[in-house]
Amino acid sequence: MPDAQPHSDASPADRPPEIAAFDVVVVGAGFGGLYMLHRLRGLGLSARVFEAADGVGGTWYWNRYPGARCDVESMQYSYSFSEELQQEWHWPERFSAQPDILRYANHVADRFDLRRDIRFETRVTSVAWDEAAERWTVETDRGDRITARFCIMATGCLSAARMPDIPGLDSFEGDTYHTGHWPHEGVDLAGRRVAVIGTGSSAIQAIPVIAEQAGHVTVFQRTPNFSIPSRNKPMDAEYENLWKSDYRARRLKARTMRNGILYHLNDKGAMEVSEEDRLREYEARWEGGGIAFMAAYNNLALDAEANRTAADFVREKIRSIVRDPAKAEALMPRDYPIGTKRICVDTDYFETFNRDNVSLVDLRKTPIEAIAPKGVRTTDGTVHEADAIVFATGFDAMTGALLKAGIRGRGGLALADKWEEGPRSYLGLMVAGFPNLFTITGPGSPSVLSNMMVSIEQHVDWIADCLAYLGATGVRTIEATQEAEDAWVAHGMEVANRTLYPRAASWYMGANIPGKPRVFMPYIGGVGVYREKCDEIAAKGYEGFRLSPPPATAARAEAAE
Ligand code: N01
Repeated sequence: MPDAQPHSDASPADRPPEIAAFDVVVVGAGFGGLYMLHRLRGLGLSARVFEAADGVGGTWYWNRYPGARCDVESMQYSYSFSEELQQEWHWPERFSAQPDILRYANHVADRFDLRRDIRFETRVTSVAWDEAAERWTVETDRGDRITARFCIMATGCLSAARMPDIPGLDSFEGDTYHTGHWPHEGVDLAGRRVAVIGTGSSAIQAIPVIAEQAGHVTVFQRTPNFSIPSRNKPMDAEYENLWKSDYRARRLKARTMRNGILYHLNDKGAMEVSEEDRLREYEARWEGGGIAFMAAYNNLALDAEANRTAADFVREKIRSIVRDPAKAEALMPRDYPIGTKRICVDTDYFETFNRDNVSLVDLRKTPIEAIAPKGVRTTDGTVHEADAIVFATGFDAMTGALLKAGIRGRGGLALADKWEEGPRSYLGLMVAGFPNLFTITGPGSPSVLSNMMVSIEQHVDWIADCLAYLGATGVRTIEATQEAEDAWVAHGMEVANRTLYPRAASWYMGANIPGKPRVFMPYIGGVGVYREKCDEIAAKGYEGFRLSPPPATAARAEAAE
């Protein structure tokens, strides 16, 4: 029997605190939380979803900066769980812009009537395991106090936006913005002097669009990034129909791919072919656009020499696009292998540096010293004047949002303490010491190295199947064993160390946050391999998890009743 479900209206801003019991609490109403709620309903479980924003969409709710767009193709960056939905929905562009993806998230919420179980504008402040009751107690900043057998964190990997600690920020006389918290009403930057700090994926998308409006844009670059043109275009009707004609088969195939994206992965190594062939292949991929560039050869993430050929190609492209040789040189990444910081995808990023109203400050030569009342001061004493500063400075990735929720497991153990030296989990799904708590696309799973939609659906389905199994076998708690967690963490590190990824000071490694442990956080073994592993573990009665009472005992007890 599901626990009581007191009321079902969408939350008004002034709703009274809710004190209630549910089967499941879900934290977050992005794509993970929405689909999780849908599956929980299908299992007949009662659920309460908490969402800090006033709407659904998660990352696509918050990241409304100019130019925000997905770099996984629209036909693949969408749910596959409903054939009707995927057949009926039409994406207007090859790569979807943020407003279209948000529109889709809202459509899904309405279509599956999800809003009535979501409490918006409500931030979870504490998630504590009650040992005696074998339930989670979840508290919010609106005074809600919910107990639930299960808690599912659908808080996203890139949701805790990060403002760098630069002195003098409060003294700035102009406006400041973070790409991850862009004002909903939009920002009129027309004719203004805009400083953009950061040159990651967000900045690389935003800068060309801002430059078209602003009077002047000054880009503050600490680390140059590799970026591939998107070649975005209106959706081609024939291409859309081709996908829809065998959508299901294509989705199934994508799930077996390394990163959950169906594209042509060359099965050859870069050094197996002549230089001429290699350049032809890179050129074709550059012209084709998007992250498929990194699939030009099967060893670009593994072999330094192979990787250098791809990096050299992109550096040459930068040289050929950017007319000012000094700017071109400054924009060329040289101190990490291509792809080991998240590859960027752009529309006219490098071309934008040919505009008269765009200048580049190389922070490796003159770091930022402080924010001054009139702009950004670098160590050479120059104040780069600005009316607005855009912080495109990224996120406390993968662990930030989880740690902010105040999770405490067995014996009051804080997740923050358990993860003091970096995140540890079993499969990125559960953490030893935290029974009945699941993380959707948590650290230790392919997550950010994959098509998030594919990884979200896989996790949600796995969790839903697990809950169904526990229900059917009378098991009250499931928890990762310490041994299974240790082995998974060791395996994850071993696989990562076989690649070039740990060579970059990236947010994958926690390197963007001062003091954050340097641990490669996502699982890089591949989406297909990972899925098989998860399925195998479930098929073996959840190997590596402690089930209490054990299913056989539970079944016997049930039979005796
Ligand atoms: O954040 P980032 P992002 N002074 O961390 C710089 C996804 N995403 O929001 O590299 C000066 O990548 C920092 O410099 P450095 C995607 O997974 C996807 O751009 O640390 N600079 C860096 O240049 C992506 O990877 C899409 O030296 C400072 C930048 O700020 C992830 O989100 C679109 C600084 C931060 O880059 C995050 O991307 C957008 C300081 N104190 C995002 N602190 C698509 O699907 C930081 N920086 C296309």
